Amino acid sequence: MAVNRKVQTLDEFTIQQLRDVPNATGELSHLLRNIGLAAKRVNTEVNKAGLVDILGDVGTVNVQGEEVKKLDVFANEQFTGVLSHGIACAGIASEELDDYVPFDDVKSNNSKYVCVFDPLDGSSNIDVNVSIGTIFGVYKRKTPIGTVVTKEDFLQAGNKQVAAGYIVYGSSTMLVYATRRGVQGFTLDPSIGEWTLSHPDIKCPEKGKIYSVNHGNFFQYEEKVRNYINECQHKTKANGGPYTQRYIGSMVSDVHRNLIKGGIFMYPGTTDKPNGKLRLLYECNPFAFIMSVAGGRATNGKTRILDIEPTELHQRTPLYIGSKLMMDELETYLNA
Ligand code: AHM
Ligand code: MG
Repeated sequence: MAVNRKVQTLDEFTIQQLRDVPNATGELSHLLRNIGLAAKRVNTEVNKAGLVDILGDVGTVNVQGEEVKKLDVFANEQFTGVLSHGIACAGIASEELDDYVPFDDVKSNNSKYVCVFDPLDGSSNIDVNVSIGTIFGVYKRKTPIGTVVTKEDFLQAGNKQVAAGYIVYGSSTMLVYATRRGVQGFTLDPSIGEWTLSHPDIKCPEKGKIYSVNHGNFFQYEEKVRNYINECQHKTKANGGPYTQRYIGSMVSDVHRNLIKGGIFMYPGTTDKPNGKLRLLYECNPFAFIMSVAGGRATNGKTRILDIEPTELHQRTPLYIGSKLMMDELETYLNA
């Protein structure tokens, strides 16, 4: 079968972009390539998830003599391993790990970037064949090149990200990443194992009809949030409605859909968890960056997500993210 040369691969695209940036070192392209590689490996395992009972239970040794690992542990090892062997990443922080990991060797210490990621988000959906994803953010380190990275390299506000992205393991597998220059979406062509540019220069529609929130928590949300949800439910044609409620429970899939179609995604604080559930570094900042480059916005209800100065690697924050005009409308309720 002839390969369709009309489509650009991830490597071709990033090399072409490099040509437009004088003095670029290619380190970021290298890092994205490594993330794409780890994601392909994770994708293969995700596709086999339904076979886990046949291939062996978690913690046992399978017929190939390999230990069967939980998928989120496997994904974490893939991203950490690939990035530590590359030449562009000086260390990582992962939702799966208590602390950040410096890659203490000469080539890593000479790298200028650090990476934060949630290796497999939406893990409660793995067993039931529902889309899950990986989320990542990339920062320029603050400590001098040539030294071992420290915690301050990871505790940076989201507006310092140089790139962020996600992979959605869905009906097809997509890698979407943003730099300040734009948001690009690549679909994995399984027949050739290449990420191919399928969604160039993604822009989030200014307005959409989808709102995404866990309604089960409704009575735990503060009144202003409940009032906005009521507004979403009562929209008529005359005032831009009716809205549709969509909530998968996999943030990557929920926000990806809303990014493409227009919509708003909310994970507010609850009486039990005033800061909500989602993590600032691994989940909210990368999506806030992507959404803002695509023309949308993200807030915790008071402050722009990207302006929050993190104090802890695993800190949580309420999140409201989506189409610009829907965010404006939400804020009239939150500021009431
Ligand atoms: P996880 O990191 O444990 O997978 O949890 C994060 C996920 C998000 O993908 C999703 O938006 C949210 O949890 C759903 O939570 P809930 O079931 O409370 O609505
Ligand atoms: Mg997560």
